[in-house]
Amino acid sequence: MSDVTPSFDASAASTAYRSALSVIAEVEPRVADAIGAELADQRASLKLIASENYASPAVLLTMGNWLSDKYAEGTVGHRFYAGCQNVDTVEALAAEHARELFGAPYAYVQPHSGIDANLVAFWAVLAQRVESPALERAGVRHVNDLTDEDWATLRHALGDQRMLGMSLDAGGHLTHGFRPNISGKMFAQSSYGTDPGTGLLDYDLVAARAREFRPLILMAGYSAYPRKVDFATMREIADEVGATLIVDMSHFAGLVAGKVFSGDFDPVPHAHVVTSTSHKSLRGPRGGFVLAQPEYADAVDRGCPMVLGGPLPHVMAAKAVAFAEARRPLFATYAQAVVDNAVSLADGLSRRGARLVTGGTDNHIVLLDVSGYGLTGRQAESALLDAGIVTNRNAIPADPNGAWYTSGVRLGTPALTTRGFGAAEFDRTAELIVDVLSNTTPTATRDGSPSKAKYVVDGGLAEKTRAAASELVAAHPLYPGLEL
Ligand code: DSN
Repeated sequence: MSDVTPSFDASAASTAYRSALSVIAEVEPRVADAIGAELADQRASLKLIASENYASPAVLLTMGNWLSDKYAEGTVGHRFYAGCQNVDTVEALAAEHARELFGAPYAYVQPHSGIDANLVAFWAVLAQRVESPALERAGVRHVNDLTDEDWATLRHALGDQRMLGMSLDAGGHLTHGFRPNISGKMFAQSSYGTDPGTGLLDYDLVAARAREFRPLILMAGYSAYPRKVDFATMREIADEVGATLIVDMSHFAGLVAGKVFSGDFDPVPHAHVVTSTSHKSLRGPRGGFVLAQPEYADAVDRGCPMVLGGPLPHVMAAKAVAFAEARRPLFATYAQAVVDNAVSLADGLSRRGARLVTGGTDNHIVLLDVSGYGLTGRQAESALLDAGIVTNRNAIPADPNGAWYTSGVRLGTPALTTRGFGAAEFDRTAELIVDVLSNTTPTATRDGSPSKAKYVVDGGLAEKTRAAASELVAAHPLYPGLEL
């Protein structure tokens, strides 16, 4: 695909996909058509969604097979079903590659998603730090021996447990203790934000909040913060207040794997537990995983059946393939290019007058404040989509438009970097974005006030930009040589 992507045999992949689609079409042709249409759509647009990427044909093909049909609750070598020898092979390989890739003492690759990985981590911390004393007091040896009455006591105890995470409008994630998510119901939550002037994390303020709130869990990690986080300092804060540090690295796992984030910025040596998805900057299959220090390993291993259903063996196999890809030197080149490209995109936008939250980036995310164009994030997202530029709206710190309409648009470079985009292409992308946003205006509602959702793009500009975006992506084909 590019000089930062593993090569593949296009003729073999074409044959594989054509055959697969023809078998699918015999049963439900509309599904086969949708799969084909998705490839065409992804090939045609400028994909800037920060959490998306393009997995390799090897990763994708690993998921479409009979490993999917096997039940395998338990762990490698200790299953509740017979005949799991091949699942054992792929799960052990995925865990081994994850340990080697991240330099982690222990890896658990069963979580189906990022939220599942976080739930496994939360229960592991509770099991280590809350359940055991409570169980001892109740004279119970194992969580499976708890009576209904014991559970009622534990639920009451859990209600007193606290989690401190980054606030949503500063770029934190819903699963870090916020009300619409189970984490916000399991834990009493409080959050730390960013400095109102710079938009940057202020570690003194995080420490002050932690001293005041005394959390059981200090969460670090983000889905819309465009800067590095100093995990060594976060660990010092956690240690000072007796908290367990969990880092959710879902967004930047690829940058950790590619050693762009190292030393104080690598979460693995500093956190007690690290959670992640495998499909964002890491470029694997959709799924999650957990890395842990040895003292949390046994509790993490109980993820299934505590909070997870049966593992997905075909996805664990694809994780093994993706982690193996990420262990190659090429992946480090890719990870560095992701960050270099984000800097190029941020510079291109700033030079053209755009306002960026924190003024720039040092990861894969650029957070654009669109209020200067008189738009909400929702209008900007829609206008850009009309122009063939796929982004997502996102709240910015202290957002006056709330989490639905928002005042921001989040941009990310992992996907287009996989396609081979470099500084020149991202600068041109910045030009297209600014052109569209500068020429989009909200339409009036019936009472004459500006709509937060409706907008109009100046005549012909959306079509013109779509053509320019097509030209840009055509020079960097997605899955070159793959023909359906
Ligand atoms: N949906 C992911 C993202 O877009 O960042 C986070 O859950």
